[in-house]
Amino acid sequence: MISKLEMVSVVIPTLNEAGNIRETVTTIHKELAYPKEIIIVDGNSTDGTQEIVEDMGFCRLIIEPRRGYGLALRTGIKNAKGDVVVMVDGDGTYEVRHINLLIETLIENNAELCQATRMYDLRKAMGFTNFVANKIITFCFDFFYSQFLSDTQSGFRAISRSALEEVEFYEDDMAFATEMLVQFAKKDFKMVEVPSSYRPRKYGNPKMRRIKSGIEIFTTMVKGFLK
Ligand SMILES: Nc1nc2c(ncn2[C@@H]2O[C@H](COP(=O)(O)OP(=O)(O)O)[C@@H](O)[C@H]2O)c(=O)[nH]1
Ligand SMILES: [Mg+2]
Repeated sequence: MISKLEMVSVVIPTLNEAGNIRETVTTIHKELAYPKEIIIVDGNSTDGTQEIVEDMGFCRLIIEPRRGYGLALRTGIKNAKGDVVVMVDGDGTYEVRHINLLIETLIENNAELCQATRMYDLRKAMGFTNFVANKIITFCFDFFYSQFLSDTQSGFRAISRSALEEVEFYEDDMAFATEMLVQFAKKDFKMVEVPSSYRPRKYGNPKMRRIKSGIEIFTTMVKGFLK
């Protein structure tokens, strides 16, 4: 639950997002209706991402040379000072203009996490294989952890800082998103969703390796259930 909201920390992991990061960050900078800090956690990009971030001038740039989406977010979250932490990708795929809606919904519902669900967007920019895999993972997660979420792989979330302080994360890569939901479900933290949209990347390629990530996500769900 959010008892005070003095600042929102936005944490964005980037690995070679030179073509996408400026638009993502400037939109957040313009739209976000709360005092804010924008933290970019860059994995030593070689395409000029860091220079673009420095040029914009209003972001905190953290270099995390170790590989992994989860590691980058964990490093960013550890450095975040806000009462609400928003995590979102730097690849321009999420509708970052919905950032205030996520935060308002989080507060109105007295929830610990509010995430953007892409499952009501019929354009299905995530592709058929990812869509089906997401459905299977989400069904298993909801079943085993008694939840009603529709998009467990959403990377656009507003989270209360107090909740983050009560859990410890270990996943280094894409399974981090699932690990967060598992840990929160086990703590009985309230989690809600808002419909949002998703679009294909304009530039660059996804770093996710599907089979490796799928195995890690399932292992994370099972481990959480057995522990
Ligand atoms: N710092 C850092 N960022 C990463 C790493 N891997 C992915 N990212 C970023 O995390 C976000 C999600 O990655 P992406 O490849 O789009 O995964 P997908 O959306 O699941 O296909 C993007 O902003 C990436 O630039 C990494 O190893 N280090
Ligand atoms: Mg992406």
